[in-house]
Amino acid sequence: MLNLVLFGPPGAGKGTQSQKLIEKYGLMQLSTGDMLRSEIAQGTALGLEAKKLMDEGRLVPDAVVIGMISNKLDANKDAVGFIFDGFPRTVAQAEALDELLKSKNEPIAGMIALEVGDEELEHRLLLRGRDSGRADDANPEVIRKRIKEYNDKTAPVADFYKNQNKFYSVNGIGSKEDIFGSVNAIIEKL
Ligand code: B4P
Repeated sequence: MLNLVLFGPPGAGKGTQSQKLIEKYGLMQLSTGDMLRSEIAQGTALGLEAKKLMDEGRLVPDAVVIGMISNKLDANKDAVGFIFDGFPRTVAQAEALDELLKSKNEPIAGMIALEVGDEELEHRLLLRGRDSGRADDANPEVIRKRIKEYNDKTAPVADFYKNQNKFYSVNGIGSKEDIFGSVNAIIEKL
């Protein structure tokens, strides 16, 4: 089994690179962002609560996303491995993930961090907002708030994996294929 964390600020390319990893390795993507958007689309109570926070560029409470991940792990016991995309986003989430995987004896093999500067992130998200209509991508103020949340609450998660010698950094600027080449080179060494 191969369990990976794909890490990086909003718009760094996590979702994009996850798709390529699914195609190449048959890993199962667990994207908390996609799960939350699905709850919103279904109009559930959880979705309604999440929408308010996401539209403001804020993180959804840890207990909510940890619960969603725990359910997915239980429901997919036969998966060949998981790509955690957009999770963990806080140190508390990283600690909870370690506990969940400990009980399965399948720890995280590595965290791959996509490095992209703030200006490029803003540019990419505004472009996607124009094409997809995603509310949290449409407004420059919300995008800046998401980047700030990332710097305040999510960036420290990198140290959590650095301390376990599981941290790998990749330049997230360039063609999607070239970036996948760098991601792949790391995975082949894991
Ligand atoms: P996510 O859905 O995880 O949103 P994201 O970080 O914006 O997505 P991603 O980084 O995957 O985007 P991608 O680069 O693929 O989260 C949304 C919200 O949900 C959060 O703000 C938060 O409120 C909530 N949430 C989610 N998980 C949570 C958690 N664990 N805890 C608490 N709250 C949580 O794509 C960006 C764009 O760039 C695309 O248009 C893509 O085509 C483009 N792109 C990708 N690679 C490129 C490249 N190399 N060059 C040029 N463009 C590129």
